[in-house]
Amino acid sequence: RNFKSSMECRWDIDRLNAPFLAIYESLIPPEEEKAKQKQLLTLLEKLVNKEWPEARLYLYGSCANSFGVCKSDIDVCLAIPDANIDKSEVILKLADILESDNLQDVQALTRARVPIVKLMDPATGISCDICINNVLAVVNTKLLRDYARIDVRLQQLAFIVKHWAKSRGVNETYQGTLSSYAYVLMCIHFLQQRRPAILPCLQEMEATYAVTVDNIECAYFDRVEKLCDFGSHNRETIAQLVWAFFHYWAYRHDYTNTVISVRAGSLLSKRTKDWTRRIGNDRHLICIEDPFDVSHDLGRVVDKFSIKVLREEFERAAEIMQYDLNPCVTLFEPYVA
Ligand code: 3AT
Ligand code: MG
Repeated sequence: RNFKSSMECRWDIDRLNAPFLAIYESLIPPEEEKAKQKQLLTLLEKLVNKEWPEARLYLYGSCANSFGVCKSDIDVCLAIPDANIDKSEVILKLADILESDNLQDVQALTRARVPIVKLMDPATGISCDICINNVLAVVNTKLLRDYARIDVRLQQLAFIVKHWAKSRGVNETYQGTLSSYAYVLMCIHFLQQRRPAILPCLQEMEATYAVTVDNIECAYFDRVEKLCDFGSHNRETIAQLVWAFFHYWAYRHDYTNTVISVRAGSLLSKRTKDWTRRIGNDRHLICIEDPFDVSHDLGRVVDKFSIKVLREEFERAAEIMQYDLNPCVTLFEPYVA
């Protein structure tokens, strides 16, 4: 491990730039897809407002945070101002309304950690999850989108990492691996840590945007058009960054003692967060602090089996980036059990 952590990047790394950029470009959703999403949202707004005139719909997740690859499902939040509503009742009522308007595969999942209605719109072919009053997710979606506007290398790296994670089967929270949201935070943190830094820490800067959601104060600098030169002192290419990202998670990250924090723009110690012991089902084997809900470790889904799977996948990816003749193919080879 020590030998590997001082490993220098292969000499021909920049030969991989063009193929990685081609993969990134092939994953960007076409404009028609955005138009179809708008069309579905307009239909949903019309249906929802008949029942709840005060309610509003917001897109969140990858269809709104700039990290959506083509053919993604869309995530919608129904915001109802009334604080006393019973979410399960709303979910069931909503499912009824949608079903009678001929939307397909309507399912009300009232017992999930985040209760949702699932549906498929036959007109556009888009699948959609609707949650109720999950405003924090709408705000963290905006934070991710604002980071993406600072330096295009974030979007490039995150698309490649998400594509790798999906191909290798390590993007499944129900199996103890990480969510797409967690991978994007890992990419943001990683680019904040490069020297010179490629991304700033928006939450450490003067706040130009502030909202309070579920008693959590969410504030940060969101005039990101002023930061479009921020990363220009760092000339690292996408191939170098993909190499360094996997190298970091394979050999350099201190899983025992540290927490990655996009909010602080640095590593924190597990001890200061009191994330050193297992409490209930939270084991903290890989620690990723949520930027707003700082008591939330996005790594808490990871257990003692899946941490091994994850770390082996990071090591496999790092080895491929270092030695393989054709990393842009091998990296994404589907995992077969
Ligand atoms: P996909 O392209 O769908 O894989 P995504 O960004 O839409 O990526 P998810 O569907 O996993 O990611 O999650 C949708 C959004 O929900 C992303 C984020 O705004 C929010 N979210 C997901 N997981 C968490 C979490 N554990 N804590 C807080 N917010 C979360
Ligand atoms: Mg999604």
